[in-house]
Amino acid sequence: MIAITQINLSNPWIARGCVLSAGLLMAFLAKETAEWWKKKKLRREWNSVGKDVVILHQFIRGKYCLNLSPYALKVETFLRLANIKYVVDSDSPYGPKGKCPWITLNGEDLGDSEIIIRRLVQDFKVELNNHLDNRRKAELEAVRIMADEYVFWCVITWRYWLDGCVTFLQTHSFPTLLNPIFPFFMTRAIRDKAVMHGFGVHTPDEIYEFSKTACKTLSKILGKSLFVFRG
Ligand SMILES: N[C@@H](CCC(=O)N[C@@H](CS)C(=O)NCC(=O)O)C(=O)O
Repeated sequence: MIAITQINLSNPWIARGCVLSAGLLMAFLAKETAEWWKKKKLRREWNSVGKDVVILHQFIRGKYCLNLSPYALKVETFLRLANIKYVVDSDSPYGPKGKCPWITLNGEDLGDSEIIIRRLVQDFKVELNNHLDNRRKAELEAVRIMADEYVFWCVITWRYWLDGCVTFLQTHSFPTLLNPIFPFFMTRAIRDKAVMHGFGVHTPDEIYEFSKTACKTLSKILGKSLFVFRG
């Protein structure tokens, strides 16, 4: 209080500084309150979907495929195969681990596609792989790790960096206004992430070759089947 009364408001610069600070503080508080209300409203909606209905939080739909996030596509495909009821929310795509997708199930939030699927298998007693012996299950897990941890990097380095987001923007249903700005930020962000991961230190030609080999490998594993190791 003493400090406030000692501020010399007759100095125009101090007065302007005070007005600006108060304005910024009010804008910040307004933004925080709006976000808090939005979250509260969304949470109320999510709580009303009913017991054992999964809320799948993910990016908005692609134009030609359900979702351009491979992990979101993986979870949604699993939900369909396992006949689990779900609703989609695209307002809050980033979850408890700061990644997309995530789910809410009976009031609980879960992040990471693999953790989500393991939990759903357990809670809904899903038996999609029960026809496989232990060796086949282990091989399937190796294919999953290849897709999740390797092919993912092939896809995103090509999509956002080498291709400069061109194909991505043609296949995504983004507001057109974002089209010119998106590549500017995304190409750099993904290139930096890929370099930190290690995949991005390769030349574009090397990345392209690695990606082609990965696709051919997956294609040979699948053969003519739609599923790996169909029973
Ligand atoms: N291990 C996670 C990976 C999820 C992930 O990386 N999702 C991407 C979208 S495809 C994401 O949220 N990226 C935003 C970021 O990393 O900031 C999973 O399996 O769900």
